[in-house]
Amino acid sequence: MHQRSETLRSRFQNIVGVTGSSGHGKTSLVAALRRYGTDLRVSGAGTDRVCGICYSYFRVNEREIGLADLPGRDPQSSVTMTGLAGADLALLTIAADEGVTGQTRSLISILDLLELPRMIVAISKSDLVSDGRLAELGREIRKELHGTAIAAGPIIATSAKTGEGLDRLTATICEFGIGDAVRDARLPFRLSIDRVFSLPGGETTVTGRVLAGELRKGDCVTLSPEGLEVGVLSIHRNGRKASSAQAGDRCGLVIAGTGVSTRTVRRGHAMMAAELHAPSRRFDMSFRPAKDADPVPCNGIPVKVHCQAGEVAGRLTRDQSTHAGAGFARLVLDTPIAAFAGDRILIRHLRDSRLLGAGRVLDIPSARRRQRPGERERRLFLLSGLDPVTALTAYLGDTGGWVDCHAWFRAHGWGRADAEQAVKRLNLTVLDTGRLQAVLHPNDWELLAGEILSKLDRVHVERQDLPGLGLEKLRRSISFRMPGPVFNAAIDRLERQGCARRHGSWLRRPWFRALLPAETCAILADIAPLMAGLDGRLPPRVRDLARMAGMPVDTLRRALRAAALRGDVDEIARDHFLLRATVLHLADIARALAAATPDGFTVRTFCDRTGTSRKVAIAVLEYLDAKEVTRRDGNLRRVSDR
Ligand SMILES: Nc1nc2c(ncn2[C@@H]2O[C@H](COP(=O)(O)OP(=O)(O)OP(=O)(O)O)[C@@H](O)[C@H]2O)c(=O)[nH]1
Ligand SMILES: [Mg+2]
Repeated sequence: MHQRSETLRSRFQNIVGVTGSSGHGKTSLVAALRRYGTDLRVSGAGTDRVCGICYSYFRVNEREIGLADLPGRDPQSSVTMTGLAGADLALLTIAADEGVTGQTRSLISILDLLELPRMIVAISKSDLVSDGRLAELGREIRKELHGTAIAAGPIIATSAKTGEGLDRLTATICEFGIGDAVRDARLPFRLSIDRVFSLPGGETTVTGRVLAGELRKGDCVTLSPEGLEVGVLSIHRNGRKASSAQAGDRCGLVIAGTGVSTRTVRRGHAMMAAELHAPSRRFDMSFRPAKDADPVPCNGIPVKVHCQAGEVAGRLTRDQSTHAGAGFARLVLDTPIAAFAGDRILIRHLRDSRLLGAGRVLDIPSARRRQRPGERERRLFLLSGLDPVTALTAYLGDTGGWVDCHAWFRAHGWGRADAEQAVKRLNLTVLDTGRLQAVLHPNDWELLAGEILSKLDRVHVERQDLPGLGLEKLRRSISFRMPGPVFNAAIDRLERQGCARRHGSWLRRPWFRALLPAETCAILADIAPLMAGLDGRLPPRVRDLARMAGMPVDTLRRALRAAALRGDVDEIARDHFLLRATVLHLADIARALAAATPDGFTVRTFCDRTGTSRKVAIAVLEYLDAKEVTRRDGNLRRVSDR
């Protein structure tokens, strides 16, 4: 799915969200723009509709422009949010005869909060008033915009009736490049769904904007948050069949898959490359309160959340502290959504829908991982100002901790391959647990390894009777906090480097042998000839061994367990001990058999080769499986891949 295409920039669609008070001439302006000028050509069927939003497309100066004509009735509705979430720039229409209305003010506060990178104000119906009134209205609008994020937007007087200002308006729209709603075309595919319907034949069809990557007809992608696998049967772009759609395109897709229907797929859902599918209920976001809104309390308040085309309920907890002027908040939603870092989020109060504030997703925290005080703020501060690669280096450098690299980059819409490449370029140390890849700064790895090894060295000097350090106790005592699987991966790395060796639940230096009490040594010396095996056969279980040696079973078992902790013998099955040298010899035989029979060898072959009974051979092979020397595959055994 991760495909690179160099030919995309020039054909990116610019989507313009046309909004404004009811009756302020939006639809007329859109119609005029589509007709206006010789360079303007309507392409394809021209329009599609999403819950009252009418999209129309045209091509001008080699650029494809989509106009989203938003209904003016209720500027606070989720329809307006849907239209603006998928837009690169907003076109706010204010009728010259009516001027700024209450609805216009609501829209200005929404646009201010959404921080759409670009906005144009079109004074519509300019033919209805004098030039003097137009100039005065221009000043009034500037005053209204003062202090907002969109204060610098151009104000253009237009008339759909006379065509005044339309050339300047078209040129200004074309000047503006693609907005930040759309990411890199080279990232894995992602699309936000804003409409779902079924065709007369019953096929499920969705429309939406490709936010990143590229989709081809026949591709298989994941529907998030449901996790359904869907196949793309056909792609429509601008009302025409197409073989692919790229980042920035609005398109219609006919999809199919098990469980896929107009009941399971909904507005606000997303389609994405399978590797990106990890919906979450928890998000950390930047937060800016709405102008003139009451202060948002710091305890969780019930909110309505608009993200992309979706709307969900949840709770917002604003951070008490602000870090260098940036405010943060934690969002916990009632149902998971597939949002990514950078996605705009608009927050309203759940009860009365009053606008509370907005921001962007910065991080998708793991529910399982607890962070130290201050760690989260640092992470959010870095993520709010830097790209994910730079932020990762800075974060690891600052906190001296570790990060799940796939989750970190996936939150930004990056795939596994790109994440791994970035980690390689940064030369970070990777601890791979199979489920996650923990990355840390190489200096921190040195510190961690040093701490573990010096603890081992100390215990070997102070407690020579102990087989080393208990792994769980060690994990809890080191200053570097890690969950079990990451710690295990760290120990694996130390073992691979030959600095430490595991023994059951103990860790020791490879050269260390614990001192055994004198009486244990005496018992082991007594049974040494029996342990070496009689007539080439393996030694029996503890009970028989004790009978043969004439000693109590419990005493012998205790002595053998102590020897096992030291690594002299292995307990291959309950109460069945073999010398380590014998186990190594049997492992060599298994490897040789596997090498001679590439399809795998049977228990029978192993019995014949070692002269053991079937029961003992099975116990030995199961022990070797557990130690990952061999791998069982039905009735056959091969050499383990690990
Ligand atoms: N004189 C004049 N009238 C206009 C102009 N543009 C729109 N109108 C009139 O204004 C009225 C409303 O125009 P629409 O384009 O439907 O307005 P709208 O903003 O789309 O309305 P809603 O979708 O209901 O919010 C219509 O009667 C238009 O004829 C213009 O440039 N000059
Ligand atoms: Mg209209």
